[in-house]
Amino acid sequence: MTWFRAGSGVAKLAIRRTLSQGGSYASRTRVVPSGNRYFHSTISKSKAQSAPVPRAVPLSRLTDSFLDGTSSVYLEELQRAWEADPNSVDESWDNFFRNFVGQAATTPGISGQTIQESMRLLLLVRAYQVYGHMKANLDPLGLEKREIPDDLDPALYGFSEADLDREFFLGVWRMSGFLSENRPVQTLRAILTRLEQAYCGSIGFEYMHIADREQCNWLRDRIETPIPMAYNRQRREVILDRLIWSTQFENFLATKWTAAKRFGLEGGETLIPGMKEMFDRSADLGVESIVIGMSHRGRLNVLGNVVRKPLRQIFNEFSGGIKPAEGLYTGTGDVKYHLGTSYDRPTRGGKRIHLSLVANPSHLEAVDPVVVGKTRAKQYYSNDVDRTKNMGILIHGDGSFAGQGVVYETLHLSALPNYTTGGTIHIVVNNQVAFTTDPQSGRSSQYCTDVAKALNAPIFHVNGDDVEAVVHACELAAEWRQTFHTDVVVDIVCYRRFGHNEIDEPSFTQPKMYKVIRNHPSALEIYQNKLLETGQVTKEDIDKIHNKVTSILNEEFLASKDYVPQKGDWLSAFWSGFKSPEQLSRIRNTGVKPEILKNVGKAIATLPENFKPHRAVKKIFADRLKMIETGEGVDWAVGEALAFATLLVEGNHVRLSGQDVERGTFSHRHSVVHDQETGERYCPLDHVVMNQNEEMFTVSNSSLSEFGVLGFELGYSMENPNSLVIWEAQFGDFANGAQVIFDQFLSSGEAKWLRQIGLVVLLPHGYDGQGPEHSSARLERFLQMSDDNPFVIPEMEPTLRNQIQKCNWQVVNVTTPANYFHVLRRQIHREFRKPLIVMAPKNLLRHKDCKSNLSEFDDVQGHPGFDKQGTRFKRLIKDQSGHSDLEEGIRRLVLCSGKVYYELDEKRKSTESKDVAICRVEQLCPFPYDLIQRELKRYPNAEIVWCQEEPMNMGAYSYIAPRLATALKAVDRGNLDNINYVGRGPSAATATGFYTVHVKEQAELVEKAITSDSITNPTLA
Ligand SMILES: Cc1ncc(C[n+]2csc(CCOP(=O)(O)OP(=O)(O)O)c2C)c(N)n1
Ligand SMILES: [Mg+2]
Repeated sequence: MTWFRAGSGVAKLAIRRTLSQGGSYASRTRVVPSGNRYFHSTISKSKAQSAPVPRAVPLSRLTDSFLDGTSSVYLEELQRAWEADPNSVDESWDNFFRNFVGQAATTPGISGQTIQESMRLLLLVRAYQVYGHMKANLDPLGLEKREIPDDLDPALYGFSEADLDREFFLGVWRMSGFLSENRPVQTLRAILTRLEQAYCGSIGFEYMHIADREQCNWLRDRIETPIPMAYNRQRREVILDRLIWSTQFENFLATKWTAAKRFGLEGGETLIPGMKEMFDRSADLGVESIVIGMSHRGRLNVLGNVVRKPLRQIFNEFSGGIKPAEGLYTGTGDVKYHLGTSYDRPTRGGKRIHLSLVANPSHLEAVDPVVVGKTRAKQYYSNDVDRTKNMGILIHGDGSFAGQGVVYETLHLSALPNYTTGGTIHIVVNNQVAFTTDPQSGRSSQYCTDVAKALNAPIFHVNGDDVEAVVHACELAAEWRQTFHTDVVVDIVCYRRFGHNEIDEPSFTQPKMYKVIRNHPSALEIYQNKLLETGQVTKEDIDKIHNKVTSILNEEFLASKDYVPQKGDWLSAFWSGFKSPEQLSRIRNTGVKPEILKNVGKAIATLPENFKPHRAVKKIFADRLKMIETGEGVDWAVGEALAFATLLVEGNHVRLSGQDVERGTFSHRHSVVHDQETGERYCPLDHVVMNQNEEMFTVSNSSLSEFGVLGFELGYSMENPNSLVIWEAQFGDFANGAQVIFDQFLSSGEAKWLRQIGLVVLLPHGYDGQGPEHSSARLERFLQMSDDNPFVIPEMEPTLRNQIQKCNWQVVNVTTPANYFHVLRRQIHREFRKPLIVMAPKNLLRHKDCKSNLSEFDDVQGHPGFDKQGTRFKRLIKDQSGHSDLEEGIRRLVLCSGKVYYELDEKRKSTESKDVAICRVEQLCPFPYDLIQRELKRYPNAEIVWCQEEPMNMGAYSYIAPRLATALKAVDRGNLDNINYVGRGPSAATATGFYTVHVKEQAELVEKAITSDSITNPTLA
């Protein structure tokens, strides 16, 4: 193999040089199919004359420029060595000399074949394997102007038409496919015919970029096998039936709802038979569950015909829109082409396969990582260790596949050990237009699928008018995925018969294309004619299927009128028993028995005996053990590890992913320790339960992606509620690279799609003078997206409270390790799930005062944290000065959130400002009205200050102000005018880049909050 590659490179260059001297032959035109199809019309003429006439030439007298001096000497030497001892040369050369040189003179068929011809022939074969797709008949409209590379022109290799019926010896190869067959002698015509059939028909195969030889051979075998797509009559009827369903579905919707937007599949109807055959094949090969992600195009068709959402339900939604079900929580709902569903579907092979189509927003491709994450979680929960039972399928548009960065981010997760799903199948519905934009304006690459080449994924481009080719490519993709467990792409080149949607006029912008489309027969018409021509199917057979489909569609339409929406199906599978926002959920304690804390505490603080960690890490672990043993000074990392460990002990799955999370960006976590001599890794949290499954606790550094990885973890968290899934941003501000996931999925997913999500997001936040980009996690944005009404205090009585259930998510800024422990555990110890956004600390990770005692983690009555309800997360931490229920002497109540508390407390101590109380609002959203009111009552004479370190237009201020005012009003303590602001002034950037300015600002705001006599309320200023 090596010699061939090197040799071919040299040879190719030499050929180019030789032939280019023969004058210009650069004009490239498509091959005229009739007559001689191999030679480019303009090249064959001019080069037929200039090409060297092949003659038998002994190696020693080779003068052809194809072989430079060095090469011919090399060959001669090889030949001499082989003559002396055939075993002294590589086996391939042995074959070569044995079969060719040794017998050439005596074999009559291969008259006069020269060495250079042999080599050129191989180059030609190789060129077809590499570039054949560029000559394939892919565009149903025939509009695409593609340059056929010279490499596919036999004339480039010195062959002329006169050579077509000469027989050539191809050799015996260890390569698979065409060259491996036991037919070493073939005419050039036969060779070219085979190459054209294999590589230039309705499927263009791109696979030679794949480095793995076994994979290439596997594909080559399948591609070069003659007539691989011969379907028998029975299969053809199934394919026809499926194509009729696909086509009629759109026609039916078009006639019944002429003006409704449905983003029809017309022009790409072969997607449906393709997908169905792909699923059937996958099921045959062991797949039991498929998670599907797709955007608008053809979604309803896929929902109805592939996933089998009841047609009556689809039609009902068309007739009146989706109606909220009486008496049930229905959220805001979403447009019909965004909704997901799931179904158990029988397959052609008699198996059943579970299909789930994930709900998605309008944002193209945003669902990709979500699907992959969900698939991975399914694999975990079904113990699918070789990843062959659960598979993800993504359907893309040509414009979005090439244009959206999240496509690449998702592809790039595919081989990462903690993110792989054993291969996603990608199907591109390539209708050669994106809304009004032509591919020339929409991408820089030749194909819309080129992004997948970075992965070594095979790409099958297929003419969407040839349904059998589509089916074949889809089946091949399924086989590939189950064999090699990596991604694969099927690019269905089709067209869009109408506008972007049904009320859009496409001729404004693509007049020529649409002129052609108007007269272009549908894929169904083409297939019907083909089948009629073969005589395998009669007109009556076809009519029968049409009539059956029409009558079912009509029946379903009639039934749709009385269709009553079913109860939201969000309680399915693992989620059964979980409460909707309307149902009251029990609040549970999150404290843990002291002996469990001690036991798991030791496990997470101990390294194996012979393990040699870094010196500093050794000390960290020694300190951790001390914290557990003494029960004092538990720091942030240990608090977190205790939360993970106790959840694991309780049987939950814990997964933490993000950039550099294993060590922790701020070097505090050290959840994976590296032996400094052997490089071996040890993860203490993998050893808290007997015989713990390695994946039960997963901590994983991710690729450098926010959108992709957060989307993945979101999808992962959706599968099973008994898992604590966490994504941590490197710094909180980087989370805005994943904004679509926050806006479209996390904050609004439950309202739109009735799917609960328990994902936790850790966003390091806090002003330490690190400049505009590393200070703020943009707390204000998360708060602004919170849907609790600022002017209404909900029911706060503990036994009736469902404030959190009714809110879209929780936003916290926690200040003690114990409270962090409880907020993480609370995620699991409740009967519903809500996303949790944590403004995570940076300098508190090592702050001398940011410590908790182990007694704050336990469930022992009388221990700190244990109140009449037990030990729980504290939504608000009251002043720690031992104040009684009524403190009339306090002149100021400072409310704050996050690490600024420690600075305020320090200042209060140093200035002995005993008349100031400081309360920490640990949970900002939903707002703890009950606890705020309790504190307002405790300090009846105190002026109210909201202190934050963020600029006024950022941080929590604008969220807090109206809610605090509502609370003030409710206890008759004033209104908005009574909320005094202390913090930075409004600013465009989140923070100053000048460290000295930061220090000054920080000192000023802390001083002002604690010691100033009076503070001007901004609303009064
Ligand atoms: C992220 C994003 N940007 C822009 C849009 C608006 N938009 C909706 S469909 C579309 C064209 C999509 O083209 P393509 O991916 O080729 O799919 P097609 O509609 O042709 O099937 C655009 C730009 C969107 N939905 N999402
Ligand atoms: Mg398109």
